[in-house]
This record gives sequence, structure tokens and C-alpha cells, in this order.
Amino acid sequence: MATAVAKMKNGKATHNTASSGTAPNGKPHISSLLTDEERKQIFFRMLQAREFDLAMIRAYKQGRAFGGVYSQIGNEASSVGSAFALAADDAYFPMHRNVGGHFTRGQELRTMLMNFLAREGSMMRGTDGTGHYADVGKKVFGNVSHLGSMIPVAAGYVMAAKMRGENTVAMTYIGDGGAQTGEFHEGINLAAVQRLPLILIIENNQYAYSSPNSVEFACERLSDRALGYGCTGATIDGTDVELVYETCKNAVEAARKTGIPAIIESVTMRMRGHAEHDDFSYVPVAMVEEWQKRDPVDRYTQVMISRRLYRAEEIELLRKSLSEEMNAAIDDVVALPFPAREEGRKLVFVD
Ligand SMILES: Cc1ncc(C[n+]2csc(CCOP(=O)(O)OP(=O)(O)O)c2C)c(N)n1
Ligand SMILES: [Mg+2]
Repeated sequence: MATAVAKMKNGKATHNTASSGTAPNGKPHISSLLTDEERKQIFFRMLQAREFDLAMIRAYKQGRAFGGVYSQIGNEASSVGSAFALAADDAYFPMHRNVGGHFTRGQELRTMLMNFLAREGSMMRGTDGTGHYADVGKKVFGNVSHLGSMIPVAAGYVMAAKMRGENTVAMTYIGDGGAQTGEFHEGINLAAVQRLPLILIIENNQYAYSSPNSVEFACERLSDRALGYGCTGATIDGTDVELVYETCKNAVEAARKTGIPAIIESVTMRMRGHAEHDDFSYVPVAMVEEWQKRDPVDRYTQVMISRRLYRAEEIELLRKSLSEEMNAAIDDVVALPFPAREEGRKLVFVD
């Protein structure tokens, strides 16, 4: 996979084309920064994310989840590996395909489902069907729907932290489509000029709704932009969780030290439609089949087995019990009431 990496020199970001991709033989990267116990934690979060999506898709097909069910299948390594690189005090600004990151930040399953299924008493008071919530205690600041708009907000968060004398890093995400908005430019430029430790992960999953990369941007790699902004940059295989973790961990600690932001393009594939209402018939079948071979959960399953951290049967049992837990939690939450109709008005108008 083509890779561009920008490095630090004399306190300035410089750019070169050193490789930091998965080995040419396709073998997953094994990071010297991780213990086996941490590997198991990462794997568990990836499985949680996958089973959450599968359960939500089932619920959608049963007519029990409505609105958009935006799966992140194919994005588990990118989402979990990056979030795992943050310290608990760092701030996390996820996008709509970062369920794995919510879990990695310690978000409770029931809390998530209450929000995703729009029940009374949920963090968004029943007005949301996805992850547009903020949980200040966990430092999770969910996205607003306007693509690009969270980048300046995350930059502003670290600017405030810096003014208070705190050494906080913020991590935020944008898709290949959202990376073409004006706010992408304004947000990352502000962070670079003000020396704000912001890690901006571009999750390039090949499509923005039905638009392929070819009609979105003309540069070779989205991380090539790092040079123009004065950031560090890298393009990595986003299906390789330890590569994602190590790249992000190094970027987080470098940004904490220097205040220079990073742009990391994590290359993945959106393995389903934009949301469940979209049959994604515009994606070539051969392309999906090719990416299926690099399924991030399957890849890390192989690492777990080859390092003897789990046996295949144990992984099967773990997945089964997570699936049952997800289905049971959905059953519990769908039995709860929706908010009263008047509540909606109260959140929009002030008397
Ligand atoms: C500024 C803006 N334009 C359009 C939309 C509608 N919209 C929501 S998601 C989406 C596709 C986003 O694609 P991408 O950024 O690649 O993220 P992905 O869904 O592929 O993860 C679009 C066009 C929006 N929410 N905000
Ligand atoms: Mg996309």
C-alpha cells in the first residue's frame, strides 16, 4: 500500500515517503509497544464493535431500529486501534463509524443502545438514533451531523486545554468525503498554526455514500496534505490494528511533546451500504470480495490464534456470548418507552 510519512525535523514537520504500511507479504504488523494483555483488550473491543453492528442490523431488519443504522463493519481496526492510543484524560471526538472507539473509551453497552434506539432518558433524551452524544466524564464528544464541523471543535478543545496549562491531546476523525469540506481545512490549519496537539484520522473507506475516491480528490494520498499544513502525516493500512495503534500512539506522544498536529489516513473499506437502507449496488462485487480477504476482525483473529492468546473455539464462544449479550440488551432497551412528544419541542424552543 502506498505510504507517505511526514517526520519531525528541528521542530518543523517535514515530509518523506518512508514506508509504514503492512509488510508486502500481507502479514499483520506486530507492535513492540503492546503487551499480550493489551492485545486481548483490543481484540475484545473489536469483537464488541462487530457484534454490536450485527445485532443492530438484525434489529433494523426486524423493524426495531429505525432511521439510519450506520455500520462500521470493516472499520474495527481503525476505530479501536486509534482510540486505544489515547490516555484516559485525552479527548475523543468520534464520527459515525467509530462504535469500536466508544467501547474502547469505556462506554457502556446499555448507554449506547439507549441512545442508538432513541429511548427516554438516553444521553440525547430520545432525540438521536446514533452516536451524537457527549459524555464529558469519559471525554467522548460525539459528532454533529455536519461533516467537517467537529475538526475546529476538537482544535478548540485542545486550545482551551493548552490555555489552562493541561497537556491534553484530542483525536478526531473524518471520512474521505468529509475531508473535502471547508471546515477540514480551517480546523487543521488552525491547529497547525496554533500548535495544538490534534490527531486527525481520515478514515478513507473508499466511498462517501455512492461517490468513490476518484470523484472526491485528485492527490495521491490524503496524508500528502500534511506537508501543506505543516503537520506530520502518514497513510496506513487501516485493517491492521497493531499498525493503526502504533502509528497513532507515536503520533499522540509526538503531538503531546511538540504541539504539532498529525494527519493519519487510515485506508479501509466500507463493507456495507452507507446505512442499512442502502444496498450499495454501486460498489463492484470484486472490490468487496477483495477487501473481504482483509477483514480486520479476521486478521486479528489469526494473530490471536498464532500467538496462542486464544484457541479458535474460544473465540467462537466469545463471539457467541457477545452476540447474545447484544441481542438481550436490545430486547431490554426496545421495551423502554420513547420520550413524550412534548419533550422534542422543549429541546428546540425556549418558552
Ligand atoms: C457538510 C455535509 N454534507 C453532506 C452531508 C450528508 N452526508 C452524511 S454522511 C455522508 C457521506 C460521508 O462520507 P465519508 O465522509 O466518506 O464518511 P463515510 O460515511 O464513508 O464513513 C454525506 C454526504 C453531511 N452530513 N454534511
Ligand atoms: Mg467514506
